[in-house]
Amino acid sequence: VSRVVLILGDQLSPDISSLKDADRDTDLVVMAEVCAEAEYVAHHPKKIALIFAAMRHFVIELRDLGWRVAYTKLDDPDNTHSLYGEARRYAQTHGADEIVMTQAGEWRLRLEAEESAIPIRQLPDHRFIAAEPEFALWAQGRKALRMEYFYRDMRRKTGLLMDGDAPCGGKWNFDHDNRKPAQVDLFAKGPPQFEPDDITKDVLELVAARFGKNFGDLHPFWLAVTRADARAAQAHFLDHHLADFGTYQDAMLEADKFLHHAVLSPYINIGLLDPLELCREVEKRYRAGDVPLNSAEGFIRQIIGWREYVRGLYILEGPDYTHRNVLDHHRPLPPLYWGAETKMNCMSRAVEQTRTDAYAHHIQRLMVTGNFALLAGVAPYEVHEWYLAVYADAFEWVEAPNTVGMSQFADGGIIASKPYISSGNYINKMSDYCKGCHYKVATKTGEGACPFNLLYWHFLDRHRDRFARNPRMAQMYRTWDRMDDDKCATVLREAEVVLERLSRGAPV
Ligand code: FAD
Ligand code: DLZ
Ligand code: SF4
Repeated sequence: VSRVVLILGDQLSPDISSLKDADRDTDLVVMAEVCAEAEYVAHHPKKIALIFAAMRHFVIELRDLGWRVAYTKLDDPDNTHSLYGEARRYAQTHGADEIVMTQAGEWRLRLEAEESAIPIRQLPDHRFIAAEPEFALWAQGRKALRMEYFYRDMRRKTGLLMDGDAPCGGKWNFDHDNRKPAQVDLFAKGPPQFEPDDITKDVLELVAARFGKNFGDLHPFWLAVTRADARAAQAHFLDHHLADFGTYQDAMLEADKFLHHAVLSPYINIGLLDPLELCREVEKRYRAGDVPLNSAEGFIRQIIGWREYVRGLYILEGPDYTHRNVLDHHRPLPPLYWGAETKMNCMSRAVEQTRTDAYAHHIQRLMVTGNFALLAGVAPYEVHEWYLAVYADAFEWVEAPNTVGMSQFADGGIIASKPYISSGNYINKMSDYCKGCHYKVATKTGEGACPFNLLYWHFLDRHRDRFARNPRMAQMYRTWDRMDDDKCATVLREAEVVLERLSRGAPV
């Protein structure tokens, strides 16, 4: 063997750069289930099972394609329990003098690779549309790195939804059509559920035995773990949900966890689906007249816009990003995030479906669980670790900018131009959670006041110095300043009571 090609658990793409560069006759592909990866946070059992099962199925795919693959299972007695440890072990036993890999998505593994005793050659990950230097060039010299401008460049680069030099429909962004609240008749089919085969059943046993105590339900396990099934999930989304994706993107409904969301991020992020190919399929449906432009554009923007943009920023901002904390928030993450009692229906619903399905859609993450953590002043690093642990699609390069930047404003406004905070009113407008809640969303103070209402003003008041001059927040401060002093004092006092309950670990 001349080289070891190391493939990580989120690099399950047969045309990944490391394999393109390799030779089937002389190189050995190495994949490994290791504690270092399975334990850097207490991942949701569904997430670990997804990755292990998809890795084991990918080995079969690679062998069918003629690759020699060495695979370490978690309980293999020779397992060194780190990815580079395993790459080195096989390099030594097979006499390889070089390790090649597609660069890891996250800093932790990139930095470790540089310290390896056997040199590791790292190749760029071409599964992204914008190469890292391309993003850096785009960012250079710009005062504000707004997603919208980057996104337009990606539209031009890919030609997606372009009529010559102009965007289809004459506008780049149709978001103003995408704010419809949930309606009870909105019930959607949800994502397809797949039966575990024998390979997956073995993984489920292993995960139950080793990680059964982690937060999250392993069963029923319904995720796709093969490329064919992931493609079936993609087709299902295109056929049944894409048309309504845009319109109801921000809606939340108690009885429907998925609405018209794709639930494809786990498959895209581990390499079972190709993001650009998916976008080309979406465009085809639009051009064929099957789906409206606001949905097609909205979806494509999430992938070639947001997904690429957060990845570019994560790399650009460097390894310390997850530790940013400009708002100086230090509260430990309240136990309700791990399923402890709460009387807030919106929080309890979002956490519950996170537990059962390792999934919550964007508005639940941003405007329910993220919003509450920000209003309550939770330490952003703890919030980051929670999101990284509990979602099946969570990898640091995409999770951290969304959490630390977009949701917690801990990077000081690189990603978000203002903090994503709201009182209960927004949640009530976009969902049906408030109807079944112990709290009253219309009550601002006193008995039954919604904690979001109290903490919202507390946040604005305690961060006045930073935000009062932000033009996008001026209206909020004007409203606060118009309230009479007694009312303000009552709001702040009652918010303190909520915060004090959180500090004591008492249910809120
Ligand atoms: P849809 O709503 O159907 O969107 C379609 C696709 O667009 C997604 O599959 C995803 O690939 C992409 N996408 C949409 N929004 C974003 C975004 N903001 N950033 C990057 N890609 C996006 N997404 C992850 O993939 N992994 C994470 O760990 C993650 N953590 C998040 C943490 C917080 C606090 C927030 C607010 C958002 C996070 N997101 C993350 C973004 C987004 O919530 C998920 O991508 C989305 O909910 C996945 O579900 P879906 O496939 O049904 O998405
Ligand atoms: C998330 C994860 C887990 C739980 N386990 C493994 C593993 O055992 N082996 C592996 O190769 N990858 C795993 N992963 C995914 C890696 O953590 C992921 O590749 C890095 O986060 C790099 O982005
Ligand atoms: Fe959430 Fe407040 Fe509505 Fe209850 S009343 S569901 S706490 S927003």
